[in-house]
Order: sequence, then C-alpha cells, then structure tokens
Amino acid sequence: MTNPLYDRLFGANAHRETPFLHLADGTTITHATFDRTSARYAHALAAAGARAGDRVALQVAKSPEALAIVAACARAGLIVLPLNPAYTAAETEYFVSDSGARLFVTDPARREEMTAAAGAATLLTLGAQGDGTLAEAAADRPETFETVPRGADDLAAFLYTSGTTGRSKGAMLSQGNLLSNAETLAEHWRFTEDDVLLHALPIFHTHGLFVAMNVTLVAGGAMIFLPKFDAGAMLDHMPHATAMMGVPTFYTRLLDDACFDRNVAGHMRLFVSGSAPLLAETHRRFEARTGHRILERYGMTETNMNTSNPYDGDRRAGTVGLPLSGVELRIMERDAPVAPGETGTIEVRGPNVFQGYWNMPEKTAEELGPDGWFKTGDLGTQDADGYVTIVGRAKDLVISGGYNVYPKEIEDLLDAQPGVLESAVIGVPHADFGEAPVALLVPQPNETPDLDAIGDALGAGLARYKHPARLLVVDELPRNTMGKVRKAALRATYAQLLRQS
Ligand code: MCA
Ligand code: AMP
Repeated sequence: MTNPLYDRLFGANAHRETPFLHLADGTTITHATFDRTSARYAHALAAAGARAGDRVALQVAKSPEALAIVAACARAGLIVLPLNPAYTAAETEYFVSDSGARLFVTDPARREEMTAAAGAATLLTLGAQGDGTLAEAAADRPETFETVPRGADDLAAFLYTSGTTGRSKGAMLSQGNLLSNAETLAEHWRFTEDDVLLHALPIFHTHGLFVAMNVTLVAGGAMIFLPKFDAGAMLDHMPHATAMMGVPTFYTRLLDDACFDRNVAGHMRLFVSGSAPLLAETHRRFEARTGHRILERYGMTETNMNTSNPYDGDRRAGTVGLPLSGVELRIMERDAPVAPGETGTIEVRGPNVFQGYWNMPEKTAEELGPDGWFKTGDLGTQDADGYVTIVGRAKDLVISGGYNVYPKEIEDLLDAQPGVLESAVIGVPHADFGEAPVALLVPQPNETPDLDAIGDALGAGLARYKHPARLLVVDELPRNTMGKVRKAALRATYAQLLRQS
C-alpha cells in the first residue's frame, strides 16, 4: 500500500458501480463516480498550490463535493481541517492562521466576509450546490490521480477542540489513527457492503466524518446523505436504511414524533448514539417504541472511539460499554488506578490516540503521557464486567446537542463587555439539547449591564450554538476557599431553569 487511508477507504471502492451516496433529491452517486470526482478535486487542490503535508481548511456546507474534497486530501497527502460553517469570521480566522493552512475553502456567499480570515491562505469557494471557484477549477480535470505516497504515521487531519483554558488546540490525527478506528468499528458493529447508513450528522466533526463515513467506506456500503437532521425526513428515509448514527438529541426528537414506531424502524439493524450522554430513560423509551436497543459508544476528537456497547451482548443503558479491541482504558485517581466501581478520570491508550496538539508541545505533554496514555478529562467508573459509565467531566465543558461549548471562551467575551465585572457560564439541563449554556453576570459596582448590547456582541463573536440560552444578572458568584467559582453549586441552583423549554 502506498497510502493506507486512501487505498483502504476510497481506492478499494473505486471499482464499485454500486451506490455510495443517496441524496435527498433522489440522485445516487456510485463509489466509482465519487472516486473520479475526488481525483478531479485532488488535481484542483494541487493546481491551487497545495503540496503533501499542507493543511486545507474546509468550511463548507454538507455536500457530496465536500466529501470528495476530504477524499482528495487523502489521496494527495494533504491534511484536511474541517470547520463548522456556523463559525463567525472572528472564530474562523484563528483556525486558519494557527494551522498555517495553505488553502481555505469557504462558501461563495461568505467570500468577502472571510477575506481577512483567510490571511496568508489562498481563498477558494464551494457552495452547497457544487458551485464556487474550487468546483470550477475541478470541473475539467482528469478523473484519475497518481496517489501521493503516505505512511500510517503521516498526518491526515487536524480537528480543533477548544481548551478549557487558553486557545483552541489543533488535534493532529494520523492516517493510522483514523484507519485503525474505522476498521475496528466496522468489524465491531458488523458493517457490510449491504449496509445503508442514514446520515444526518454534520461532517466537520469526528462523529459524522470519521465514524459514520469511514465505517461505511471500510465496508463498501452506502449512505443516505441528508443535509441535516429533520425528524420528518428521517422517518421518510429510514425504511430504506439499515443503520443510523446520532447524538442523543436525534433520539429524543424521533421519540417526540408520534409517527415513529416499529414499522418505520423495521428495516433497521443498528442505532448508534454518542457525543453526549444518552439518558437511560431515552434508551428504554426507544426500546419500548421500536424494539431496538440503542448501542451507545464513547469517543473524543483526540481519540476517535474508545468504548462501545457490544453488538451481540448486553447493551447496558446508561453505560458506554467496553473498551474497543486494541484500546486500553484505565480509571485513575491521583496517578493510581482505582478499584472496580470507583470513580476516577478516564485515560486511554491505543492506535486510535492522536499525535498531539499542533504547535503546542506543553499542552500535549500535559494530556498525552510519554507512555501513550491520554487523559480524557472525563470522569467514569468501570465495573467488574468491564463496562464503563461516564459520571461527569473534570473539564469545564458544556455539551449542547452534541456540540462542545467551552465556558471559558464565552466568559472571556462577557467579561470584556461594559458594565460586567465577571461572569460564569454553566451547563443547565435542556429537554432538546441535553444541556445548554447559561451565563451569570456580576455587574461592575453601580452599573447595569445592557443585556441587549451583550447579546449583540455574542452574536458577532460566537457561533449560534454557543450563545447562552439565558443571561442572568447576579450579585456575586459562589467561590471556594481557593477563590475558584463553584460551578457545581451553580449548576445545582439553576438545574430547573430551562426545564420548560
Ligand atoms: C442548533 N442550534 C443549537 C444547536 N444546534 N443550539 C445549541 N446547541 C446545538 N447543538 C441553534 C440553531 O442555530 C437555531 O438557532 C436553534 O438552535 C434551533 O435550531 P434547530 O433547527 O432546532 O436545530 P438543528 O439545526 O435541528 O440542530 C440540532 C441538532 C444539531 C440536530 C442536534 O445541533 C446537530 O446535528 N448536532 C450534532 C453535533 C455533532 O455532530 N456532534 C459531534 C461532535 P436560531 O433559532 O437562532 O437559528 S463530538 C464528536 O465528534 C465526538 C468525537 C463523539 O464522541 O462523537
Ligand atoms: P469532542 O471533544 O467534541 O470530541 O467531545 C468529546 C467529549 O464528548 C468526551 O470527552 C465526552 O465528554 C463526551 N462524550 C462523547 N461520547 C459520549 C457518551 N456516549 N456519553 C457521554 N459523553 C460522551
């Protein structure tokens, strides 16, 4: 093999005249057509100046062309850096400049807005309909491409993950990281070429891109590729699918639809949940409604997937299952493993664990030990049977609808607003998104913060999903003897705040 990731995921399917993508408009794209498209994009990326090892920042709508660019990066030895299109220009600028991206691909409608964010990168565009300068540049290129040789240790992707303190960190994932996990999961979850995955996740995170797409490709299967989650569309397409991967919000929204029943789910063989905690109650309601037991798994941007409930064995509600084959997991307390059933921080080691944070050797050393153990920042237990349960997070993080929201990023912005002395952002239970951020503001003495103006400042600076569901003015923040804000106490105080939403 000259390029393990391309060869195994894409090259191995290039001869298949069978469907790879079924689109919402009824069109089907075969594996063979997809491979020819990715060859054209690989030529276009090379013509735009990208060379092996360069970063390509990809902030585009979910489309077959976007996936073809991901494949093009693999075959051209480029490092793909997927970015959420919801990011503001201010957020985007950091990722493009920090990664030193050679190319930055954004939506044609945002070309002007993103010119400054592009910095030294060449700005190209790709629209949801396959329009834009990159699509034009790819249109007449050859449909074969000489694969650029790569090895398992060469980098394939950067995914930025915000830090609980400081700047967002670029997690460097190698070809071997992505491929080993995709192969393990495809086997564990019994994917075959007959599978049709109902795909409604975004493609700028591990879940939608490296789990859903790569597992399908390892098996040579197909995806019903929908632009986003919409319960009605899911119900329409599910009878033609065999598997679905989703965040817990997908499952609660499906259950909220009275038309969702055993018949709709009758053709399905597997429902996978992850990215955020699935309530045991949702698991039970889902089984009662459909007869299916959701298979919950646990992963991270830095590690891909770590654990999974078994395919054949007992899928235990409220647990994330057992360590995947090849993945070691331990629960630690003050540098020593705890007894079975005791709580500690979860550490993992294996071929899935990333190569470190881009240009941040100190941050890397803090979290990834020289012996290969990675500190996840999640708190968990492991029972005598090996089942892992996540009981909390040592890191200050809110997960809203499967998206990570880092309180520190919002607090920094709030603290800089006129009239604000200090702030604290906490995650509060939310019926639809699992949890949602809420901000508590302490005013400067004798001042009244202008909440509308603060809302506008948040809008300009932060993607919509990071906006606090409520801005509350309080007299003071509770602190411990070290002076640290007692967020657990705040979470308890405001636990019912969003219950009605
Ligand atoms: C949308 N909004 C949100 C969220 N999504 N607000 C908070 N949290 C969110 N997750 C905003 C919209 O901008 C909109 O604002 C309003 O909420 C209502 O939008 P709605 O149409 O209801 O939302 P949606 O577009 O249907 O999206 C909800 C969603 C989506 C389907 C849950 O957020 C989603 O697909 N989440 C999946 C995220 C994911 O893939 N995570 C994996 C990363 P307005 O009304 O103002 O317009 S984690 C990962 O990869 C690790 C490794 C792992 O383990 O998997
Ligand atoms: P990210 O940094 O976006 O990759 O998010 C990873 C984090 O999502 C993990 O560290 C966990 O806190 C959380 N997570 C992922 N899967 C699960 C799950 N099944 N249950 C609970 N939390 C999860």
